[in-house]
Parts: sequence; C-alpha cells; structure tokens
Amino acid sequence: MVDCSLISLIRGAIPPDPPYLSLSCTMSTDYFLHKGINFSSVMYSEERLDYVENEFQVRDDDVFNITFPKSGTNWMMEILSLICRNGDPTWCQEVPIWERIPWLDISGRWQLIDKEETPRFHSSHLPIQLFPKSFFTSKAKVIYTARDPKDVLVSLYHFAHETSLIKTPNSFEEFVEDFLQGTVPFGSWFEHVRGWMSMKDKSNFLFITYEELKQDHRGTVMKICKFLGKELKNEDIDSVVEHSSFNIMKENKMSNQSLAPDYIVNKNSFMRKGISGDWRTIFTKAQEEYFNRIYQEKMKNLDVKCLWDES
Ligand code: PPS
Repeated sequence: MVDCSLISLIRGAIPPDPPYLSLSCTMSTDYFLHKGINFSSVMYSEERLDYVENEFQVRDDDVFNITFPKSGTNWMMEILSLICRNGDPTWCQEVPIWERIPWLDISGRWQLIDKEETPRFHSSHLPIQLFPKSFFTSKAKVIYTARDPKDVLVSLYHFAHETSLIKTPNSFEEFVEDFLQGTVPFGSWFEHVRGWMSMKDKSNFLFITYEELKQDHRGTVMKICKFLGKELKNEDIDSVVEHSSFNIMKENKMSNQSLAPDYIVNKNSFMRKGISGDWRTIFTKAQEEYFNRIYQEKMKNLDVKCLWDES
C-alpha cells in the first residue's frame, strides 16, 4: 500500500524552488552525446547520468514514472500526486510538480531524491539502457506512458520554440527528420518504446498510453491505483480525475510550469493543447506516409497494439 504522507512532510521542509534554478542560467542550446544519445546541457550532465546508471540505489518500493518526452509525463505526475493523497488536491496546489515527483535524471537538487524516505516516486525520460542498474534486481514499479509518436513529434516541435532545452528547428520538415533519426534529446522514440516494452510481461511494469488516458481517464486512474496497491473510494477517484484534468492543471501554477524560468519554458506555453491527433493539423500527406513507413519498419515484431495504430 502506498502512503505518501512522510514524503510530503520531508519535502515540505525543502524550499519549493525549481531544480533548474541551481543551474547556470544560459540560454544557449547545447547537446552532449552520452552513449550515443543527445542530452541538453542546460539540465543534464555526464556526471549525473553516470551516477544514475551505476550508483543510484533503487529501493523495492520505488515507483518510476517513465516516458519519452512529451508523452504525458506531467499528467502522470499530477495523477500520482493525487493518488498519493487520496484525491486531496492540496499538495498539488501548494507544492511545485517537480518537488512532488522529482526527476531522476536531471542535475541539480537531486540530493532531494537520494535522501528521501520511502516510498519514493521519480520521473524519468531515460531509455532503458541508461536506467539504474540496481533497478533490474529490484521489485520497484515502473509506469511507462507512451503517446502517438506523431503527436509527440508535434508537441516537441512546438516546445522547441519555447525552450532552450531543444534546438529550435529551422522547419517542421527538418524536425520530422531529426525525430525519425533520433537526434532529438533522449534519442529515438522507437528505441525508447521498444526498449521499455521488453518489460511488458513483468508484474512490476504498467504500460499506459496518453490516448487511453484521454479516452477513459477514470478507468485508467483505477488501473494505476490497482497497480500501486492503493484503494481509493469512488469520490477520491473522482477527485483525482477532476484535479488532473487539462483545464485544472493549466490553471494551477504549481503544475503548469509557469514557475519555471523562461529559458526552460516560456510562460503559459507548456499546457499547450492536451489533445490527441493534433499531428493532423501540421503533417502533410507525404510526411504522414513517410512517417508511417518508418514506423512500420521500426516497430515490426513488437507485439503491442496501441490506440493510435487504429487511427
Ligand atoms: S515533458 O516536457 O516531456 O515533461 O512533457 P510531458 O509532460 O511529457 O508532455 C506534455 C504534453 O502533455 C500535455 N498534457 C496534458 N494533456 C492532457 N491532459 C492533461 N492533464 C495534460 N497535462 C499535460 C501537454 O499539453 C503537452 O501536450 P501538447 O500536445 O503539447 O499540448
């Protein structure tokens, strides 16, 4: 059973500044290559990535919220925060999202994670091959959220114009190529999903899609509760669903990233549209066919059907 009261007490004692503030305030977008994958030097470092992979000690009752960027990470962070508190939104209204379910892989303020009492919740965009080695002999749980890659691409493309974490693309066409080649931060979406899906039959792994959350928000929240061994009353589940809705998160300054510095994300641009299928507004027919061809090639033999495969 998950009980997060201790975490919040401990976290409550820590000032709610974003992890980014402890980093150098540079606006330039630089990547460094770590084991063949691009990372933004604005918030990531070789030291931290090496530490996370080789030294970070995963505990059996840790829970990891893992995604490729722009797949619904913050949405899941909000859902998990609310589940922890039996649907009570106070924590979400008073503590920034990055303090509640902190990032494992980001440099700065990570001591917060290392010193916390259990159970600990972490967020991460890491591909499986860079994940802590100690995870693979633990019983820690992973919730992996995936999203239609064409929507991920479009969300990332817009985000790239609002942040110094991603190089601003010269054109959408160029960005499609970067995404398909896996030269965007965190590498190839295909490798990321394929890598994590190798865990799909394990009992400590839950695969969720953004589309599933959109289609059946309540049912998916219940599925997450079951996976975590957390029993919530009907009205508590209603509250989780209500307070993790797009509109409420968009208005909540603790959740909408408006407290983050502009070089991380321009004000009020993070909660952009929150819909499925936005790719249709920007992909040309030729780009769609090209993308689908590569998708089929790269995802063949993967025994998983997602809602977006039906569209
Ligand atoms: S990040 O920067 O990688 O951590 O971004 P991430 O949180 O993974 O994804 C951001 C996209 O998720 C949308 N979002 C939501 N959609 C629906 N409901 C809720 N509650 C919600 N919260 C965040 C957010 O708007 C981004 O998608 P786009 O398509 O850009 O709107």
